[in-house]
Amino acid sequence: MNVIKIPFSAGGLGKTKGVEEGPDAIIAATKDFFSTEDDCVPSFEVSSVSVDQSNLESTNERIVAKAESVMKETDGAVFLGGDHSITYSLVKAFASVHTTNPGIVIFDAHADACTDFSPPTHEDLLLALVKENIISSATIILVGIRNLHPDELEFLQRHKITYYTMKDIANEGKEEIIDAVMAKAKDFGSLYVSFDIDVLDPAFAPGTGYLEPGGLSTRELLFFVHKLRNLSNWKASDIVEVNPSKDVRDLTATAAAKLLVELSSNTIKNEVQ
Ligand SMILES: [Mn+2]
Repeated sequence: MNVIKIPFSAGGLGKTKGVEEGPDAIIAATKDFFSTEDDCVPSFEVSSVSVDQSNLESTNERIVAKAESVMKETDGAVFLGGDHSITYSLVKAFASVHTTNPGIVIFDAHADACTDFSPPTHEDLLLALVKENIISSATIILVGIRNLHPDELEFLQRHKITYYTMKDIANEGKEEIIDAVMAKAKDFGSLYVSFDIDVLDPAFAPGTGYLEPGGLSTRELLFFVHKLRNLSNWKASDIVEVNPSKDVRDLTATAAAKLLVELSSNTIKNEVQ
């Protein structure tokens, strides 16, 4: 599986210093996983995007160029951040390569649709994707939300964006929620999935910028991932906001590595089909 490191932290408004170490920490933590949970041997071809921490715009251009070339060549690539602002450029590339009804599922505690910054940061990337018509609001699904700013709530409601909160997941059950997510996502022409590691509860992923209590367990996230892997339109993914400088015994990097390993099984399955 193609894994592309994007060691960028400058899209985090100064609050994400340390996430540039995330990609290497995640890759390093994969070495103790001998197999995926369905007995595939994980194998990664790692490359990276060179970033300029002082220049968000030129870095965004480089991310788009690299992501477009990777996505044209192969399905199943996973991009490792870095702060969540990289998803703006990654989805831009995704939508330019997969032009027919592209859709995204974002696992995140947050909606990232707050203040309108230019260029987009990790606090407003969803706002930018919708405002710039890169992705239709009808093909966006958020999962794991649990701390919406009133402006974000208004934004989600105004654009009729589908989102499932942690409370929805707890009350309705993860089976109900994943069925609803898949019923919608299966009709996307192509699917991109973004994992902000803060969708996990801080007990499972303490090494990230914003600790939001009441999140998913690692097992629950893997449940969602194993189900989603059945969607053949899933083209690419990212894992972002892992911050080794805030981590505890590499828990967060290891959880992200486990996620990466399970995603690699998806690629193997697609290649066999
Ligand atoms: Mn987040």
